[in-house]
Amino acid sequence: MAASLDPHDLYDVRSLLSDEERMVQDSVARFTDERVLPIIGDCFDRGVFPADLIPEIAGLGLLGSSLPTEYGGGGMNAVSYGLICQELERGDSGIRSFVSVQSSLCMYPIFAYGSEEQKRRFLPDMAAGKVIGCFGLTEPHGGSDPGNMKTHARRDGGDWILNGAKMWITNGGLAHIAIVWAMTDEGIQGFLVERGMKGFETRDIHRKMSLRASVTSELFFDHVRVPDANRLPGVRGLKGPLGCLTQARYGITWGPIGAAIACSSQAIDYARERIIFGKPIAATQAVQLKLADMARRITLAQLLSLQLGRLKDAGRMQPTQVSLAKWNNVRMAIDIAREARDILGGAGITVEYVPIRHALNLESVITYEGTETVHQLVVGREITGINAF
Ligand code: TGC
Ligand code: FAD
Repeated sequence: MAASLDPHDLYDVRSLLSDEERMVQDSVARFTDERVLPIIGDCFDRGVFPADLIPEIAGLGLLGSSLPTEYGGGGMNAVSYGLICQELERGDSGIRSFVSVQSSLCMYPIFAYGSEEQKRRFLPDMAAGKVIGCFGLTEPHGGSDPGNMKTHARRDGGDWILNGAKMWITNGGLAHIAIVWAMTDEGIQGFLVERGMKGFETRDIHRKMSLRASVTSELFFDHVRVPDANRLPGVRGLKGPLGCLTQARYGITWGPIGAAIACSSQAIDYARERIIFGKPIAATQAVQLKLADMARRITLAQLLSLQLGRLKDAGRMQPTQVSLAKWNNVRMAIDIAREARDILGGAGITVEYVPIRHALNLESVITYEGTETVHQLVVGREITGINAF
């Protein structure tokens, strides 16, 4: 009989990785197993982000992992970044969110659009986890259409005066700096707003039922005076923030694979042991069908993200391809988390088991970084040539 297959890697996708990529995956997997999984159910329950893990996350080189080493980055390729996201989200979407925001939404724009002085001033400390960033694009009146931005900045001598508000901002309450996108007379521009600047306040959002082990905040700007040296000089227009989103969304195509593996793994173990009507529920056709379908969908998502990563590393990845994978992979994971929750019966509603936590977290993941509908419409626009937004 042939050797049995890995139930979470039926197509041996791991054999398509380089030694270095496998090493990155293994070291982050160890961190998740040893440091995240023992505490995360409790953090979720209490609604607390485990900030004491930040130095270890930084020590593993997970902040700015794809940026060049001269700025403190890890110099890793896109597939490695994807594997980092996958293994972190196997622990919790909130931990992956923390890393996505710091790496793709804060360090990336400083690297891609910042001045040399900004890069030297901020990036090494951000890679070390000493300076935490947040990314302010969404506003209270509607996030899907960020071009309709009310936050604005006007020139005042050598400075800018910033007014407005941002909503649903990951890491907001933790952040030392906020990358804030604002409308100006010269189009949308990005500003590095530092905590302590007069008129800049943050307020954490509570009573969340999702991403409870993550900080989500509102940002307020009341005549904040920002020096021109804190403006990102390298980009103007909506393509600035959307270019950052492409980086983060790419990582998010991988993350939910980890969440799905965590849920299906627990569902398989539970179904083999749970005896109902005199036999394990895994021995029923209905439950096997569900488990087989999970394996099928995880396998497809793994192949999709790996090919996307190879395209990104070859400099050929297109935003529409990212939209298709974000839509497919988050939908795959949320369906699997809900199905796994069902297989666990009543036990599935407690945080003693992982599916309910992942299912609730994925309610945010399917909404942020572009809702599922937004990504479907991006793909629709690509294949019809008609903008339906
Ligand atoms: P549109 O006319 O399509 O584009 C305007 C300009 O931007 C360029 N562009 C992109 N560039 C890079 N990457 C992309 N994905 C891009 N999409 C568009 C485009 O070429 C154009 O450039 P130019 O030079 O011609 O000016 O813009 P639109 O107004 O029609 O909007 C399109 C739409 C709806 C897809 C866009 O607004 C959108 O993606 N909306 C969703 C907003 C969103 O995703 N917000 C996320 C906020 S951040 C967040 O959620 C973080 S959660 C983090 C965590 O905790 O992990
Ligand atoms: P809306 O834009 O009001 O959408 C409401 C509904 O309308 C959705 O179902 C949407 O799909 C649908 N819809 C919109 N337009 C159309 C259309 N043309 N056709 C059909 N349906 C449509 N933002 C940041 O800037 N930075 C962050 O760090 C950040 N972190 C977040 C963390 C969490 C936990 C959450 C929940 C959100 C976060 N966001 C962040 C905000 C997130 O990006 C937005 O919630 C998201 O873009 C959707 O915006 P909205 O909530 O205003 O919904």
